[in-house]
Amino acid sequence: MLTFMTSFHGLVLKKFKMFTILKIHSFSSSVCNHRIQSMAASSDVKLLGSRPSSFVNRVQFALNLKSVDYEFIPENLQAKSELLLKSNPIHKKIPVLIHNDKPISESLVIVQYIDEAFPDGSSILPSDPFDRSTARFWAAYIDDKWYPAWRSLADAKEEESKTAALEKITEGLVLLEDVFVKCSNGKGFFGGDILGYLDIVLGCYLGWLKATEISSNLKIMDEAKTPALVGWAERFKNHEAVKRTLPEPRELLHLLRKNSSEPESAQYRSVPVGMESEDLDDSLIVCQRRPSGKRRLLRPSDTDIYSQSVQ
Ligand SMILES: N[C@@H](CCC(=O)N[C@@H](CS)C(=O)NCC(=O)O)C(=O)O
Repeated sequence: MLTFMTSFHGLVLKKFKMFTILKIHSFSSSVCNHRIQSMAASSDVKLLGSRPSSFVNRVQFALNLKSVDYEFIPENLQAKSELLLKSNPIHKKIPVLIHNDKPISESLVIVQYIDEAFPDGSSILPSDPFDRSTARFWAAYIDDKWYPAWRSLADAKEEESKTAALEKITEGLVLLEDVFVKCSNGKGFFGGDILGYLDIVLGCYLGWLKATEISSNLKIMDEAKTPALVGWAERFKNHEAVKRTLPEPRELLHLLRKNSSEPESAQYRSVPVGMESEDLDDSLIVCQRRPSGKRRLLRPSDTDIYSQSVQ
């Protein structure tokens, strides 16, 4: 599956069949100032991160939701800055939020901190204590159980272990589908009408999930098995607080390829029928398997997609 494993998080995305460990390196070379109207204009907020990191994206979604103005400081994980080592000496990982010179680490902790430190606007965690504890329980499930299952897919070499890993991932998604149905109460998000904590916790993985599906030619989030989650994912990706922050699958595929040990000539991929051409990396030659057994060649950079049978 994951033909690769995502290195977005501690990471390690492995590419195609044999993946090499990939350290996420900073996506942008310069420090970006996010000029979002601030509710806490007097406070000084910095985020140490890297654009492709799902954990960093979580924090960005929360800051966007709260309209907090912040400075994004790109971190190169292959040469960690003094500021990162000093700010997060225990884990030495991103994200780190520095608020008025005080560092806060661990994305789930940071998101909860943002919710409390910037109380204006709607809250990210549910206000009811039971609902809040439920959201925290499932957030821990997503990071401690579901995400490792996804990572194990990347490590799987044999078909049998890939199938077992995919089953675990699907089992987890089916469980989360049920959680979504109960928490959302017929509304669009885990948080109801408003995008909230569990939306951020699961939604941060969507870019890499799609990149994984493309790269590994597997359907992980399947409408037939988790229809409510598939609908939720579309709403999440198009939300104002998310759409300019969640990395596009094509950016992530590009990263994977750059860090792959595979030779350039291997830019040939078979993708599931139904995959959107916009989700595909421009430089890949891609084909889709047809029910007839023939494959359809797709060049995602062409607006005029053409078909041709190969082999
Ligand atoms: N549990 C942490 C995970 C953070 C994490 O794994 N960050 C990765 C980048 S996505 C990292 O900094 N890796 C550097 C390293 O492992 O040395 C969180 O939620 O913040």
